[in-house]
Amino acid sequence: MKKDDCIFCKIAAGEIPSAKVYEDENVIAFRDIAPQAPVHVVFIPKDHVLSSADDITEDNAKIIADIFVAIKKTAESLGLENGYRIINNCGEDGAQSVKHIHFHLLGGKKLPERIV
Ligand code: DGP
Repeated sequence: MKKDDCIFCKIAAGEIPSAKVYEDENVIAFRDIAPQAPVHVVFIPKDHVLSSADDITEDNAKIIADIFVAIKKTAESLGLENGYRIINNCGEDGAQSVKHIHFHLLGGKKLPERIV
C-alpha cells in the first residue's frame, strides 16, 4: 500500500533516491538526509500501514518487531557494537515530520545522555 503524497512511500518505491543500508520483504532502511550522528539511519515499513506509533494495535504490531530485528541486524553490520539509540517521534508534540511510521537508529559516537 502506497500513499501518493508520502515521501517515505516514494523512497520505498525507488521514486526518490536514497542511500539504502537494509532491505527485506517488509522493511527498508536508508541514511537520514540530515544526519544527527555519524550513523543515522531511518527504518520504515515498505507499506504505509501505520502513520505513527499511535496507530499500533495488537493486530498490526508484527511490523514493529520486524523493524526492530532489522535495526539489530543493521547495527551489527554498521559496526555499532558499542551501542546505539532508537528513536520514534510520534505526532505533533513528538515533532514527527513525516507521517509514515519510522524509527531512527543513531550511533557511531557517545550520544548525549539527555535530549532536552
Ligand atoms: P521525523 O522528524 O521523526 O519525522 O523524521 C523524519 C526524518 O526523515 C528526518 O530526520 C529527515 C528524514 N528525511 C526527510 N525527507 C527525507 C528524504 O527525502 N530522504 C532521506 N534520506 N531522509 C529524509
